[in-house]
Amino acid sequence: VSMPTPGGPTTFRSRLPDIDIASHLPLHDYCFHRLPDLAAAPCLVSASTGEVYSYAETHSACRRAAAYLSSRCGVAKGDVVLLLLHNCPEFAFAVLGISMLGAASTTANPFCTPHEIATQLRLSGAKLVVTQPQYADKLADVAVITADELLSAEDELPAEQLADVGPDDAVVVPFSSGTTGLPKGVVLTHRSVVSNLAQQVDGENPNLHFRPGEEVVLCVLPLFHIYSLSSVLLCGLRAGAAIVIMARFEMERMLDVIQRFRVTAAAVVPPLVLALAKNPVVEKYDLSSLRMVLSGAAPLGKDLEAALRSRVPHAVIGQGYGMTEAGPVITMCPGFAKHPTMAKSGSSGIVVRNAELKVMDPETGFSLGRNLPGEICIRGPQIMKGYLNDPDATSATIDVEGWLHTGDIGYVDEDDEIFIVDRVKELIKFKGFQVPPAELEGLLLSHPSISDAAVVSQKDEAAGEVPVAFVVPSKDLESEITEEAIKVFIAKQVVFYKRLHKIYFIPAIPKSPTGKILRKELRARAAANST
Ligand code: 4UU
Repeated sequence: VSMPTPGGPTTFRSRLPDIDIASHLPLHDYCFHRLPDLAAAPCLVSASTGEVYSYAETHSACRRAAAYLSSRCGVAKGDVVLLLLHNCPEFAFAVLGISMLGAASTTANPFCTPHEIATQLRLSGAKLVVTQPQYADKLADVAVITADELLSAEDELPAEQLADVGPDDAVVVPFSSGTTGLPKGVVLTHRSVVSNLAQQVDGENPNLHFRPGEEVVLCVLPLFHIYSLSSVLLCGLRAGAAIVIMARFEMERMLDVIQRFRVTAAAVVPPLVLALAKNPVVEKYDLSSLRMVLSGAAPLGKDLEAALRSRVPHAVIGQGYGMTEAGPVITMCPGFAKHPTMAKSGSSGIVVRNAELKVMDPETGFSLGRNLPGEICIRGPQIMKGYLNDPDATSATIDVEGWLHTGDIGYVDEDDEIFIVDRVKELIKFKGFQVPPAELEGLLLSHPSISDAAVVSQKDEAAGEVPVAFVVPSKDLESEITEEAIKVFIAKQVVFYKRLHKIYFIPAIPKSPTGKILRKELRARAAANST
């Protein structure tokens, strides 16, 4: 519950002035607004095939994908389609084609297990899956098409069949566990997505400045995660950049792609910064085209930032801080602006324009002034509409005044820069990927030899954090259970980044009088054990 601040509320805004946001536009119209000027300019580039789609060709492919999905698959306004794809140009055709039909895309990691995918299918109510052939056998009891089929329609969707899309209609429904519990569908509307893209790349002085017809943006992070989908693909389209799409991360391939395509802007995550900063192979490549490197999805240490700076001294290095539910970008490095201002090392940037940020004292609910750490809350037209079919989780996350509570602890300094210092929510991040403890705890409790369990994070040099479990064996079965057996039991049921790295056997899980797991205590125990 939010309470009034003594002396009035303390809210923080961007250093940059507010802008006009075309939030009445459907996402596809908003993204292709430069089409008349940039028709022949490169839009999507497949790094693996070398194929280049101009803006006109990309737009046409989206229209054909819409026609195929509508006429052959019966996709219509209000439907949800699950995309189970590694990065490829068809990812973009699907998202924007689905947008044209007034339907929504829900995205999943193609390395997910059949069970994880089935859960997302059920929760999202998706009626169709678009995938690549090698993932098709993970799917049952649902209509499936391959990405290639999307372009088999000969005609584009006729203009009169474009759906009548309203700003409050869902367009993307990524899954996130938020501050607590299991993964939930995050309903992002045309208004929220368009607003957040505008907050990044629109206006006289865009916070994230991609130069139309000139910028070459690296799309190596997976598009099924909102970071790459928003800040790389959709921002790139809106701004008129060329987007170089890599199917997956592979160090030398990526360096070669940066060199060959003269990549100017790269969006990365801290483990990738680590590779760029430390891997000697980097010296064999010419990275002089890079002028900006954006890191996000997990904290970037100052030392690592400095190490990368010495490798790419000509590039601005900075952070973006986002959360799926926030649309996703909350703060962005001002060094990426058209008229840049510098950000301090360790800063995650300034709050996006047309939004308000406050820092809430978790104990009192009061909002705090500068340099005092508390829970970061964000309000604006960009945040999610809510969790799909889950009003309780929604009201636990967005309060009655419209503030989205992030579960992150941070502060705002005297220059309006935001520093994220801790996370109070359950969520664990392995290389920036979400690992929801509640999901692993549910699986552990389904094991007959386990009577109670709790999953927390442990710091890790390469991954940032890894999930570890505290397990209470069932009394009678104590002798039968081993660390290795539990690890295998979990590994069989989850995508690779949710695998448990360590099991600690304990007699009881420490809990509060109300039955809540004392995660902080367990995190401290795990940290003590790991050293
Ligand atoms: C410390 O991680 C994301 C989205 C990230 C993003 C998106 C667009 C970054 C830059 C950009 O341009 O979303 P989720 O939902 O997977 O995870 C959200 C959580 C946050 O609440 C926070 O705990 O991930 C953590 N996080 C960060 N932590 C995200 N970015 C940062 C960061 N520093 N820069």
